[in-house]
Amino acid sequence: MKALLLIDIQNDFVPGGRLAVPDGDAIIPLVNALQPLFDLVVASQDWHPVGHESFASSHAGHEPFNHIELHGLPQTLWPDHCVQETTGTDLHPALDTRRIEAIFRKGMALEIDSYSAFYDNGHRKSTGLADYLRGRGATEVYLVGLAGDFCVYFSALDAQAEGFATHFITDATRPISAEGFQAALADMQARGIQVLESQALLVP
Ligand code: VGL
Ligand code: ZN
Repeated sequence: MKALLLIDIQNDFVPGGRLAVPDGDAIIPLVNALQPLFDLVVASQDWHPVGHESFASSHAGHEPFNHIELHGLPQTLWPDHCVQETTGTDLHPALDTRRIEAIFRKGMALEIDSYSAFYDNGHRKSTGLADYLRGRGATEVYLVGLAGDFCVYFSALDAQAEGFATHFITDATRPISAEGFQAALADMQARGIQVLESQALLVP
């Protein structure tokens, strides 16, 4: 059974948002067209408290996109984004939400970031998504959303590690960095994650 994971399709990750992914909103019509092809649709939502330690504003003397070590883990510092109960956290208004059966939130612990929808960046705490998917009978996971070189990529790695046949739909995502995205695609292919275009699904 095939599940589609909609990763972080939130206002702050599209142009005009606080951590805008270039052209991020361009994926939404395609994501909406893909949804009916799946047995199960699940979404994730980046959901940070005020003062989250992934924010550059939490570290005096640092700026967004600086790299630091945060409690033993490498951390890119971000502009404040997806702050709980702001409109930036909302799923994008053009996203068809009617088939989304569950939404998994992540990034709530102040001291650790969480790119993957399955685990925090230290793999310390699970969101429960893998057990949810197994409980629903999912064996295959397809990933779309934002950003392709961060949360979609790390979610794909964890999906595969959890034993799901994992597929990454390249034209239903956009990256923060083009170079980072090329490296992510190469890494996924090397690990046996299927990297495909939506056309392979939409035109049988
Ligand atoms: C994301 C950076 C920080 C993402 C979330 O959704 O890709 N990237 N928080
Ligand atoms: Zn975040």
